[in-house]
Amino acid sequence: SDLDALIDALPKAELHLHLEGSLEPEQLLEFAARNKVDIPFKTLEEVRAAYEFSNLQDFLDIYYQGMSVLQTEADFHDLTDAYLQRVAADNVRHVEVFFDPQGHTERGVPFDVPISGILKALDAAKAKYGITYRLIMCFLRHLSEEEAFKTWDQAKPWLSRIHGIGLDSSENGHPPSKFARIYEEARKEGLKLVAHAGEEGPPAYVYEALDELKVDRIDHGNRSLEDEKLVARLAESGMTLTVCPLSNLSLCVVDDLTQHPMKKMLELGLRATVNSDDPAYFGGYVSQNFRETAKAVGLTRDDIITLAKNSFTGSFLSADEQAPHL
Ligand code: ES4
Ligand code: ZN
Repeated sequence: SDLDALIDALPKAELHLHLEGSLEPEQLLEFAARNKVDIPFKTLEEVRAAYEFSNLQDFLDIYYQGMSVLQTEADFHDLTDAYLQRVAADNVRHVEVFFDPQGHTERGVPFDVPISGILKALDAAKAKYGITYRLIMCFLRHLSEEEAFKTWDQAKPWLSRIHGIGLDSSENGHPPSKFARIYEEARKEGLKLVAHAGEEGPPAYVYEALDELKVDRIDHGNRSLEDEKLVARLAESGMTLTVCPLSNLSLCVVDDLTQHPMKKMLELGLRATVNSDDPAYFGGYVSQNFRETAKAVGLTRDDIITLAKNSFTGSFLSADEQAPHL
C-alpha cells in the first residue's frame, strides 16, 4: 500500500532492540554447531516451535536458553552485523541497542567477550551500512543489586564505549527503586539512563523510573495509560516511550493488535516510537512493526511521519546529528 511505501522510504531510528533478541533460529543452529553447544533442538522446525510463548517469563526462559550458543567474540560480532544488515535494508539510519552482559557472565562468558564483538560490528556500521549507533548496557532486574554492582565494576574499563544503562528482564516484583544506587553511579559517570517500565508492571513503576532512577527514556510504558496524571506528566515533559507493538502482541500485553494503544498514545500527545524489542522472537523487525501497527490501528501518513521523527528526536543523537534525518 501507499503507507507501506512511506514506511519503507522514511529514515528511521530504532531505540529498543535487545541484540540477543535478534538471534534468528538459523543462527542459533549455526552457532550451536560451530561452538559444539548442546541444545535441545535439531531442526529449524524444532527451534521455531520453541520460539512460542504467551507471557514475559515464558519468553525470557527461551531467550536465556537461546543465549547459550553465543560463546565467542565472533558470535557477538556476527549477531550484531546480521541485525545491522537486516535493518539497513529497511532504511534504519541509527540504532540504540541493548545487550545483557549478565546473561553471558552468569554462564561463564567473560564481560569483555560480548562487548568486544558487539562494538566491532557497531564501529563498522557507518561505513558498511550508513548506520550510526549508541550502545546501552542493561542490568537484569531479577538479579540482586549486588550482582548489578559486580557487573558495573566489570564495565568500568569500557565506560567510554557505553553510552547508557538500561533495566530489563522480569518486571513484576523487581521495581526500578531496587537499582536506584546503580543509576546514581551511572548518572555521575555521565551515562544516559533508560529502564523498562510499565510493560507488565504497574504505573507506580513508571513513576519510580522517573523519580528514583531519573531516566531519560521509558522503555515500553504501555501501562502509563492507566494513570491520567502520569500521562499528562509524560506528555508535558516530552518523555520518549520506546513502544514495541509486535512484542506487546506476542507477550499478551495486548490481546490483539487492533487493541494496541499506539494511536491513542499519539492522540494523547505522548512522544511514542515504534521498535522491535526482540525481532527474532516476536515476528518482525522495525518496519514490520510499523506496517502491522499502521494497518491494525489506522495510523495516518502524518502519524507515521511523526513516529519516524520521534525516533530521532527521542534518540541520544545531538540536535546536529539528528538534523539530516528530520
Ligand atoms: C525483554 Cl520484551 C522484554 N522485556 C523485558 N526484558 C527483556 N529482555 C529482552 N526482551
Ligand atoms: Zn525490551
